[in-house]
Amino acid sequence: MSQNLTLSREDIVRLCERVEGAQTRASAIPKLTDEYPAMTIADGYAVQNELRRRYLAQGHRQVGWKAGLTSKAKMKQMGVDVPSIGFLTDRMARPENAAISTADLVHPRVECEVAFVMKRELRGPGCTAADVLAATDYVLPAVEIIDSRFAGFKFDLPSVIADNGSSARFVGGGRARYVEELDLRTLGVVLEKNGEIVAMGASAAVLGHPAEAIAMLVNILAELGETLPAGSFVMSGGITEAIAVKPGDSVVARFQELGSVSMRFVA
Ligand code: 0L1
Ligand code: MG
Repeated sequence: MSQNLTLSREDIVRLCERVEGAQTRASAIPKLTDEYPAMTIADGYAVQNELRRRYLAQGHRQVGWKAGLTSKAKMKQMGVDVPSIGFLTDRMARPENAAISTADLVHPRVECEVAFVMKRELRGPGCTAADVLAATDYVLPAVEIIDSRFAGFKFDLPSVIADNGSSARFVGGGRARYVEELDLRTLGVVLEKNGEIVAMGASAAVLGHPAEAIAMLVNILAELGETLPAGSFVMSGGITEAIAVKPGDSVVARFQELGSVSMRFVA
């Protein structure tokens, strides 16, 4: 991807500091392309990579990756047409049934995802869904709490990639299963907020099969000079559109075959 870089090293560091400030202070900023309209997807990943480097230098531990914008519903909701990836760290993880503070988030939304835990390293290019399934230890249900740092959710793909794909928090839970025991294409999911069904879908919404999203992620990692290590926790992308949450809300995501994942939100 380096051939499509338009940002200088100084610009990358400057934009990274802007995104890091917005993430750590939970303060909204204008999308980065307002100032850098020529910004490319490669520029977005350069800023994201600098953000990852900084967080790791500060002692955050990377636990895996996420594929984002992998369903038609999500792409339509956010007005983009290509999926993206982001990194996940230990600081973003919350236990099942946790009370999740919104004080350190800008405008959180929740989405239901199938998460994969890898038993073997995967490397692209050319990674396929079959490669992903063969390298998967088990899958489990997860809820991602995304939080775009861009004011009014107004952004484009380079900006959202620089903001680490809006990654903020995630909760894994339910029942871990081996992939051979399931048809991962046809899993139904129902998302409830305060006891009301607010979204539902089937896992095929994620690029036809969630393993396709992981293969796409591995192939993007290859373009970035990275592999997917064994032991990684990888989220395959929201099955439905994302639903806004606020203090006082409780959320339950019920997955066919995989059990449920619950959490509540507090100020
Ligand atoms: O996880 C994702 O699908 C990434 C979403 C990025 C855009 C947003 O904030 O909704
Ligand atoms: Mg997501």
